Amino acid sequence: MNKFILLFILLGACTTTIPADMHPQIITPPPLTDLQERSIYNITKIKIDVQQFDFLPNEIIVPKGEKVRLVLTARDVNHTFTLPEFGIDEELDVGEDVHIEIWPNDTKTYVFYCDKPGHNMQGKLIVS
Ligand SMILES: [Cu+2]
Repeated sequence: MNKFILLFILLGACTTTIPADMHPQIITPPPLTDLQERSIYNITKIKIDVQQFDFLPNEIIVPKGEKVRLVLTARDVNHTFTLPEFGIDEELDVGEDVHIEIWPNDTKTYVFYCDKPGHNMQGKLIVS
């Protein structure tokens, strides 16, 4: 008998609607700083500006086995960030940050480039 009472109470609790003003508030935490993000997620963030006709910086050196988040921003016209060895070919629309995460595990130098016709922009990702 007690089980039926408990079940009845639980069902009642499940079907009770919560008044709108009693809903829990969703609190968005402030964005993490680069240093916090690195210490929590072990990700190195590298910002790259992209403009005619170069990547700034155009040489990135990262330690092998380290997670890297590239934040690319096209400054003047649309570009791409193409890094075939990682299967990356991202369109970069002007003014929008594009986040790309890579986790290079081979000591190697990779070439990345923009594949827009006539741009002839490239850079190096050096994994040491
Ligand atoms: Cu370009």
